[in-house]
Amino acid sequence: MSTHNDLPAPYGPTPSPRQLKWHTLETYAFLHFTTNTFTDKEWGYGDESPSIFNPTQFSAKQIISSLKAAGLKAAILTCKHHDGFCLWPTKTTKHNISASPYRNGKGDIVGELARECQKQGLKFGVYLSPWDRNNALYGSSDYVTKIYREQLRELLTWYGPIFETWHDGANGGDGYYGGKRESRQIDRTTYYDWPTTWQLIRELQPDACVWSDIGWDARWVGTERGFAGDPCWHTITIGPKDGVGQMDEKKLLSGERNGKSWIPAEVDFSIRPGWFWHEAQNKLVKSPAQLMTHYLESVGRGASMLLNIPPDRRGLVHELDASSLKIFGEHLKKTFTKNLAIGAKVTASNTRHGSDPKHLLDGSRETAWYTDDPVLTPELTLELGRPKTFNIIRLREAIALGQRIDEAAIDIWQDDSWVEVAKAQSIGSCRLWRIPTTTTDKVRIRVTKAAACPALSDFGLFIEPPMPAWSAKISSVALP
Ligand code: FUL
Repeated sequence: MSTHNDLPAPYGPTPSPRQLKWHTLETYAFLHFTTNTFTDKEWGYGDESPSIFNPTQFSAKQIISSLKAAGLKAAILTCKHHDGFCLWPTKTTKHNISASPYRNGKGDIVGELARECQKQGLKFGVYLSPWDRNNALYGSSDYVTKIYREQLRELLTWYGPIFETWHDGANGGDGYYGGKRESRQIDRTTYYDWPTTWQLIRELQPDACVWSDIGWDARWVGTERGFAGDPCWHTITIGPKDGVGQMDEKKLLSGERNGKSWIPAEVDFSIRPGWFWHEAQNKLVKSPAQLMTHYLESVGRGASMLLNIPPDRRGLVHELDASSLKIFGEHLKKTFTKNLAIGAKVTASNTRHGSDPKHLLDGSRETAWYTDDPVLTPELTLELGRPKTFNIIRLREAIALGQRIDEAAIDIWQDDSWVEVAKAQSIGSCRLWRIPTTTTDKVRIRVTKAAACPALSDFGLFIEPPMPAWSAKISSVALP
């Protein structure tokens, strides 16, 4: 039985501790790098000679510093893409970095990047393509049990803490397959026996989030174009017909209100048109302004932003990508460093005993403000003390208690009345609204529909400065 000053009961599915940590990362990098970087391909056939893999200026330091400059909190490396070439000295196949000229066969790109991430305070994650166009065993159960799972075991035991493992649903058919050069089809629903593989991950790295179309911990957002749905619910129901590589993309994009599982969306997209580096795409690097829009349409809708930055043939983040990332990172910092709502006097139409609306402004996601159980549509007024000018608004739910709000709106006080400036359905871990620059001394948060008494942990008002000019034609930029 609940008493008056209890925390509200959780509503619906709630995030696990590992998911709660994952939600705080918000932006991290994908690194697509392998023999494709040298053959100018997106999908290698599997017959590439390891001798072509020779990034002569490879610098984990330069790569990770470039990510850090963008404020990215982690990196996920394509340890093995569909072509099967392993970027670490695996014992499972000879088709790996030891057979390349890189560091005279003594190299280990996974190890170098994992160590550099640790050094610079980023988390590290692994992408291991289930489809392997090089391996002779692909298509047999031995491939899954003796190759794929063993490769995972190496990655999850040799390189320190792993924050996320990435398992995609691409399974094309034709490939080299140990010299057979044929097409091999597998049954996506049964072949990989994903639950057994993911259980192995739980045993080896209990804190690692498992990513696939359907989770367990984070889901594909259903598009690679760099945005989440609006709304984008953290919950979704994975039905008996749902599986890796066979999901309804619209369902992934928006999730499902009152879905049975907490499986938040991750927005994967690339800073260039391709996932791998291609010289011809140097002019097509996304600008800091484009990255900012992607940020608002992914993180700002409660998803995480997985931004791919492919190292080039030298083994460096290209100067153009690095300069765009740096300007984007500086812009984010300038925008979000100062919360203009701090210091405001907050008055709530109802406050649960033991909680305090001040928690919205204390900079912590752990502390929250709640209403009494029956109060589903409260209002909060913030008196800012003097007129403040802002163009970004942020609201976060205390998601440890589930996604409780169905709809919320923000008003500003203007010419003696309230004017609605923002509205959304899903709030969840983060909702950002970019609005026309506005000046007011009073702001109101209205929860207009909720399934359980709201629990809010954060509110912010920010002024996004003009974005510095940037052009992909810049030809010489100092490397970080
Ligand atoms: C897909 C792959 O087929 C692409 O090459 C890329 O790695 C993307 C992130 O995932 O499944």
